[in-house]
Amino acid sequence: MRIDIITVVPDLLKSPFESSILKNSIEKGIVNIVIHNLRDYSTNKYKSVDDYQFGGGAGMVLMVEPIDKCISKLKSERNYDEIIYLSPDGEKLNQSTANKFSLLNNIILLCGHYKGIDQRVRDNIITKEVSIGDYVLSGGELAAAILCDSIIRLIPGVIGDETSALTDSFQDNLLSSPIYTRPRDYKGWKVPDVLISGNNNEIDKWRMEKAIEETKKKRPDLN
Ligand code: 6GU
Repeated sequence: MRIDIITVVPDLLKSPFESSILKNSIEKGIVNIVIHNLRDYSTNKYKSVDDYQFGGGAGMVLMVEPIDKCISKLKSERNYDEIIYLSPDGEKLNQSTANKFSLLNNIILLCGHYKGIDQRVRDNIITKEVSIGDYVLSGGELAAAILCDSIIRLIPGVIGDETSALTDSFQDNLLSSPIYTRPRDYKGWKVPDVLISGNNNEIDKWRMEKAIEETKKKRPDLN
């Protein structure tokens, strides 16, 4: 999978891809992340990419031309399945969307900044708008990193234990059951006996019951 990310703050997108699972997915050649600095597509000598709003109002707006130039160049090189604008008024990201995106080959992520982007980009270039929740971030970069993480970990070969991503919370609209590791007894805080019983049927049954119980208790909206 190839993910092109367009931003005015490329530095913000460095570290998420330099550690752990995302780093490994790139090193294994499963994912190719290409970050583009929108300023490189500026059409004026000041390298600016934003301007004041028509009609007045606070905040600068990313201009249509640099964005169009950058995306047109990318589209001339390969086909893209989706061109996604990260925005708090987009469709809220959930596990089902992440699953669908993880099946795509090439996507572009456009990060907004300042007040936002010229509406004509959204009307004519963008194919999907995604939000990561009902709160406002300073820009789309951190949201883009979160979207990438949620997608990439689902691609086969990225996570060592293939079943691991499939047993995550939310994969069947259930939260995970509680998990434990050594020691069995810490200060009298004990690991449930069933997990040490060696009886896999009982363990599976217990985990399912706990997952249902946790979901009802913490996220009754999920079912
Ligand atoms: Cl995708 N962008 C920004 N700027 N704020 C957000 C968001 C995205 N999702 C939630 N808040």
